Amino acid sequence: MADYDEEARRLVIKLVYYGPALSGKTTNLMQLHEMLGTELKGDLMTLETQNDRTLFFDLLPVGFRAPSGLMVKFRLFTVPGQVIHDGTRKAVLSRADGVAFIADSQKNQSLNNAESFRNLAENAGRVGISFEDLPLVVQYNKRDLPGIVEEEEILARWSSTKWPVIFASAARGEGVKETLEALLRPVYLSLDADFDLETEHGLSLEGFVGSVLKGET
Ligand SMILES: Nc1nc2c(ncn2[C@@H]2O[C@H](COP(=O)(O)OP(=O)(O)OP(=O)(O)O)[C@@H](O)[C@H]2O)c(=O)[nH]1
Ligand SMILES: [Mg+2]
Repeated sequence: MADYDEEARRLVIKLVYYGPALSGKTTNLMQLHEMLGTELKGDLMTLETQNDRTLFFDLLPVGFRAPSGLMVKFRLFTVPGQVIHDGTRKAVLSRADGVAFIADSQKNQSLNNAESFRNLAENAGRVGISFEDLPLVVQYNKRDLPGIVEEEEILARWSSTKWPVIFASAARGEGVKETLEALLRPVYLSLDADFDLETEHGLSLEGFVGSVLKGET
């Protein structure tokens, strides 16, 4: 649930990049740090890594001011994918306003993807998030590698769900902004319902998405 401080005229939105170990969650945030030209953009904080493995989490803060003057701040987090760090994953997921699930497209990672997605649903329940209502997008990363599951098969697998599926090569910066955009849309809709972004703050869906995804100038 976003943190709305009426006095400070500030809305803080938490987005979480979730998924199995080494699927490319940190890489997504590193690319966004390079690509985004959002009005406010902080440093990418990468905490406690060991051989590329996130031990705690990464955090990228971005933000912009709405026409009403409301400061809209985002905190983009990654969870550590390794199975042992479940306590940290749960803590990072707590109060999330939206989740980008980063799956690894390689065939031999299918089981890890499935287990991590189950873990996401389970942890959402544990921290009091209604998984049904949670804005969620699924990214299939590492499309540049050989031995990947075909697009048609992936789309068929997710077709019965309401979640958008985005294909990406995060290491090349492909599909990274598209994934964030696909997540920002349902996030806006749920926040607008709670905080009247459009009527109270002059902030439309396109204004919201465009202000975050503005290119580097
Ligand atoms: N070939 C290829 N490699 C990628 C891609 N995205 C990420 N990688 C590589 O995969 C490895 C793991 O990426 P990370 O972003 O650290 O993965 P993570 O999901 O944060 O991993 P944990 O922190 O352990 O959960 C790194 O060596 C990346 O360079 C991609 O699109 N293609
Ligand atoms: Mg990581």
